[in-house]
Amino acid sequence: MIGVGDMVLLEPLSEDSFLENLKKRFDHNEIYTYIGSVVISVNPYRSLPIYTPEKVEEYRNRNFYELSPHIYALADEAYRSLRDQDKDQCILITGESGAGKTEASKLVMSYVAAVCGKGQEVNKVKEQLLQSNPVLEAFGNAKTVRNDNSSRFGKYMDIEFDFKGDPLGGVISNYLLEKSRVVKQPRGERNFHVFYQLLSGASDETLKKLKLDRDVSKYNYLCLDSASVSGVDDAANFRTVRNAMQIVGFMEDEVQSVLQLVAAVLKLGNIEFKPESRSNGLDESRVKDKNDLKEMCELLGIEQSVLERAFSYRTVEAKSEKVSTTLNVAQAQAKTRHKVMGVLDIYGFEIFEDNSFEQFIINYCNEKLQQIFIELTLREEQEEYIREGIEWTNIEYFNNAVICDLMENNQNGILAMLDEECLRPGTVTDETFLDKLNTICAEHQHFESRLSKNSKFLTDHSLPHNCFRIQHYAGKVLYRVEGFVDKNNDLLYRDLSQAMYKANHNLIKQLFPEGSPAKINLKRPPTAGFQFKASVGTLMRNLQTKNPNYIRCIKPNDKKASHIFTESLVCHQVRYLGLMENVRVRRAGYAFRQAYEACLERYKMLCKKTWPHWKGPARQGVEVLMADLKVPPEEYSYGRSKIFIRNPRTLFFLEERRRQCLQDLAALIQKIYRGWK
Ligand code: AOV
Ligand code: MG
Repeated sequence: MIGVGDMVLLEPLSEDSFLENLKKRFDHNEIYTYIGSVVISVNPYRSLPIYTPEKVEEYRNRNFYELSPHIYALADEAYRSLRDQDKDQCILITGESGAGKTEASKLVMSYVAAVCGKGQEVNKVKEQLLQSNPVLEAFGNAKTVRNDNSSRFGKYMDIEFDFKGDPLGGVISNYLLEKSRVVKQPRGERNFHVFYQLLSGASDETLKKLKLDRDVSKYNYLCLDSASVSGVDDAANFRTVRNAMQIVGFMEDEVQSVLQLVAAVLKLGNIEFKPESRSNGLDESRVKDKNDLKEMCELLGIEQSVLERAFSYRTVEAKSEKVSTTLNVAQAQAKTRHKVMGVLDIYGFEIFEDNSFEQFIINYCNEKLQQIFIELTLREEQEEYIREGIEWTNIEYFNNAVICDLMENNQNGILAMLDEECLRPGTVTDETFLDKLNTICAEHQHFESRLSKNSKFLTDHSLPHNCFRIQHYAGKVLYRVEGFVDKNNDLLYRDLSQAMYKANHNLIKQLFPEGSPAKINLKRPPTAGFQFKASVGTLMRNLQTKNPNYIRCIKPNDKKASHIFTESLVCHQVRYLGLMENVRVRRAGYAFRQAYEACLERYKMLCKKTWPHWKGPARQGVEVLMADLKVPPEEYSYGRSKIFIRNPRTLFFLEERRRQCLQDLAALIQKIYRGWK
């Protein structure tokens, strides 16, 4: 074992020893380390030979602590508790952008797929679950400065299993896609992968049908300075995505519809407008060059005059509706209760130079997840102590509930203020919104702005005038208010949705249901922020009903490079993820605990009275064992089903004795064997 596999056993425990241990293990390709049952994963930024079918076999049906730390051990534990103990599970993966969350979620899914039931039908379900990833990533991931394959949406997948533990199907929920990326990307970043994949991977014939040119530079929506990403083969990925769409269940004509839509978006980006004076003296916008418009209309089966009219009355960005993909298999409708494993992979905490509404939403989601981690870890630990009848010592933990409250409080949280502005009659601008924040949030300890009107403190005149700053659990983020109101409103002018609804194209029609004449009197839809808050709330409640399994991802450097471990960067993450506190909670009083049966099984060879068979109850066997080994009684406590060991040294002592014993045994066997020959 390189270093210490479980941080709980680190001796002495300090931030330095914690970091040193992580680094040592990382340098030896040991990217996984435990804190009790939590898995820490440090992104290696290169493929390691640790995900082979042989590895899967190695970890299958083994106890968590038996082998060196691995994400497979967590996946195995979660799957077995689900199958054998009928406990719904959820896998919570956190960490900042580029830390390895999405890769981790795929590793968990592929492990579970590899070990759960077999058979034609079951295999088909597994394939569909796994192949949903390339499809979702094509449309929802993009290159950012932090990550070449950054998730721009949150994803939660419930995988349903029958009583035998065979997968039945899955349900995927998506959370707020960063759709503004379609029309504009920050410098050095790309649009969603699918656009580049289509242009470089589709056949000449397909492109001709879609009226597209292979040349990326022909499209306004595809930025030029970073059209290709090193190490990424867009053309090959296009074939993967096409194939995956088929496996997931898209019919060929549906695939064509989707591609037509992608092509139409590119055309839309090229349409330019010019002002035209009207007889009443007002300017009206007119489409400059009509060829792109014509081709777009042909692709979507819309009458050109209808769309042109809609454009001329108001010029707006194209905004699509939220699409949620549901992958449902026929058997998933069966009546019996299903066991569920939920896998959560969201966009990681982000600090860019320029942070807008999207970052605010992403970081809010991360705050909530951090909160659930804190709550559940503390609660779980306390509950175990109570269950086992062991006295609990309280541990100080930084609780980010205050920051969540600043963002989401129904009366005076930032999201509520934003909604209030958006719904208020009169002139509403990003500045009036900021004014409101300055008046209302000014006294909050995690809020900073230039002009805190009510407050004599936390006013920072070095801040730009159109910004506010939040002290998040993971660092300070400066948000620029420009676009907040518009993005939260998320309104699409009715003439446009109506024009789209008139398209002779099934997919488009479905995407703009509000354009239907039957819905003409609908009230305005809830704001983007409101919807997000509500769906995150539902998600958090859902997660709390399940047994949590945590993967905490760490990004070792800012260069997307292998072999580099930047200590200051890792240290920052270790701090804000609360990993030291996590270890302390686990060690509060007792560093290590093990069920009597498992403990007896592992150490019974150390005592003549318990070896080879102990006939009585396991607890009594352990008592005999501890007494025989002369472990000082203050070093351990007997819980109801487990022994609690105070100091890691005691465990090392037991392990060392066991190793000696095995060595002696091996030598003995060898001697006998030689004697035989
Ligand atoms: P993220 O999901 O946490 O970021 P990813 O899972 O996309 O991060 O990981 C970023 C990149 O790191 C991947 O594309 C891989 O190249 C590499 N990587 C991550 N984990 C591993 C691993 N176990 N083995 C090898 N390479 C790995 V974000 O979605 O931006 O929040 O929003
Ligand atoms: Mg991701």
